[in-house]
Amino acid sequence: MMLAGKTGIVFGVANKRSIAWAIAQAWAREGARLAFTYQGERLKDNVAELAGTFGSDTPILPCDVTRDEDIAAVFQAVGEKFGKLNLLLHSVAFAPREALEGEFVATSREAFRVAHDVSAYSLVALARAAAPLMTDGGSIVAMSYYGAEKVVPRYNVMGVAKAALEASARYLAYDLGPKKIRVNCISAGPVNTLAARGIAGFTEMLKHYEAHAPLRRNVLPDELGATGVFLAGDGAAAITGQTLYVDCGYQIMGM
Ligand code: 0WE
Repeated sequence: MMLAGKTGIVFGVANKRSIAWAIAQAWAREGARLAFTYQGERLKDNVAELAGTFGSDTPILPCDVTRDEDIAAVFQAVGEKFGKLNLLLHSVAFAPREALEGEFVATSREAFRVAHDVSAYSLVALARAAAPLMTDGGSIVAMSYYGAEKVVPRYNVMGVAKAALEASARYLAYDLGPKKIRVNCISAGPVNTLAARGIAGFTEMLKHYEAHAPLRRNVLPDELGATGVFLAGDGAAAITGQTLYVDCGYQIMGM
């Protein structure tokens, strides 16, 4: 039980295939007590059904991460329920669909703004709200993707937003380090989730990773869970500001 006595909050569960759900299950298995947020009424029942498996007193709170009032209400409620917080998972991203098709050069000002607000600024806002509750130190984990560092065709503005997310994690790590709060990113290989569904060529991308990654396969959700446990726990006590690639080695390749 590597996370016994710890409390956490998970942003970004949409359904059972969500990366956030894989990491939440792994955290809970290691003894963490968790709260969950959901984005919009559409996802409320899904999240309630999944989170409910950890007991009927599991906090399940609405949160649109672009709304400061939502964020304030979430941390108010979690503070009242848990008293303190040790863990936070940020597994939230959105860019308007049309921005993930065609050329990056066509990205509208509004699509750029929305992608950065939802996918990058939200980490700053959540970290700021969480920090006062992380009174005996904490671990903040955010999900990223290789498109932050190299061009992945059609990932477009999401790649720019993930670069901002990773840089934000470094600056947050610097600011929050004196409070023993660590901030890291997991850069996952492609996973077949709701966010990936309907992305043209996603199946081909999975095949490409399988063919070219050193381990010749794709990452499994449980393996992201295990990395989430590592980053949350004492094994990573001296790791902060990092982006950890959990991609079967794909990122090391030059060709
Ligand atoms: O970060 C992501 C996807 C995040 C995402 C997905 C959607 C789909 C629906 C953000 N915004 C939206 N907006 C929608 O309207 N990934 C790492 C998965 C992903 O998405 C891609 C990829 C990969 C990999 C898009 C283009 C190319 C590759």
